[in-house]
Amino acid sequence: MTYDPATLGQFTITATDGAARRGSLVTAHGVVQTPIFMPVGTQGSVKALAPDDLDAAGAQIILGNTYHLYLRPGDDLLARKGGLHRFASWNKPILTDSGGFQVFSLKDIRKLSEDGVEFRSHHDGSKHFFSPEKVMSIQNNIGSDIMMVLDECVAYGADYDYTAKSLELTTRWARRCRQAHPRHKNGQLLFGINQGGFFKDLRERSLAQLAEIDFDGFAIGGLSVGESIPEMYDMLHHIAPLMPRDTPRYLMGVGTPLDILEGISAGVDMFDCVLPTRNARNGTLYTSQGKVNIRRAEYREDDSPLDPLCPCYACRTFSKAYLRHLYVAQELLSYRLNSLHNITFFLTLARQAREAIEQGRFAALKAHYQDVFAPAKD
Ligand code: PRF
Ligand code: ZN
Repeated sequence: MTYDPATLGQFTITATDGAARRGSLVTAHGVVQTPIFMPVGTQGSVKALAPDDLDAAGAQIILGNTYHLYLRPGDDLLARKGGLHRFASWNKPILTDSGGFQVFSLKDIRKLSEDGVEFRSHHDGSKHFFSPEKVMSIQNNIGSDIMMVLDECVAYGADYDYTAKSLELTTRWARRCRQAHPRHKNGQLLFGINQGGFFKDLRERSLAQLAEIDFDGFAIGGLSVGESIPEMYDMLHHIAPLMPRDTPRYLMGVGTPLDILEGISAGVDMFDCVLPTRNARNGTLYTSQGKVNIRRAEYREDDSPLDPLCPCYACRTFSKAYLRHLYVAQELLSYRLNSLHNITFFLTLARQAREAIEQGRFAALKAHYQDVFAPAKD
């Protein structure tokens, strides 16, 4: 890995359109063009796709999970193999989530304290402990380009007092992460995570505290946790414009094509979600005409491509009838072709957003997709 320490972490905004931003972020494994969607590779692989497929789809950066990689294959093994880039033969940027969110979704198998969080492995029930320092050390071993601080993602419906105490803990953990990982050590960037549930004053308090710490970027956590779409969009539009302007903004675990466009319109630069890959595996495919359930009988004899406007290998090569057959027969190729297509769709959407911002027509692009994915057309 060779990178220029002088430009590492630099975020440059080259165009704006309303609150939407067109930018680029320098990491140790290359420059990421924003806005960007990051395919999720929880265990060091984007399910059903090889690095060649991801390259073909236009992936610039993928996401890995500290929690999963720590449990298996183990971050000590990853360190011995030269880090995740080398182990997985992926030489472009990687962002790792801190494990906080994954541990907190385990619910009854965790114990929270000032020092960190105790949890049980979902594999064998063994006990483990994540402190802010520990998740920095694990992410150092993984060798990701962008690391996330340990945070508590507050459950939907948490009351004001719990949420207030929780965000203060998240801030103290964020400070400890920064102390454990001095700026740009190993060429690794570090992002803080905004929490505060669905209370605007708490979101602002969290942001004010985090902005005092020297992070390379800031994420919005704790959204898309069970709230309604209007609640999510309301908080998104409240908090995103208040985030530091000169560093990247990342909306964690979001979302649908329309959620991503909404995020971009609020000034968010980075997104990740399991939706395109998970939906691909259950036959829900995103196209320029809307969503397609490839299992439906109406496609049995359909010789047309899934999406004539899509440049992916599946759309260039096969008919809907064949993709339906592979799905119904539970053929393994179905997972690969469907995943390749959906990831291509999400990355194309991000590219179209970048071009639209440059040309001052982002609102029109968003309106177009609102029509394509209108609920009635599902
Ligand atoms: N925190 C972390 N990762 C996350 C979230 C969070 O709040 C979310 C919430 N949508 C997804 N992934 N660390
Ligand atoms: Zn396609």
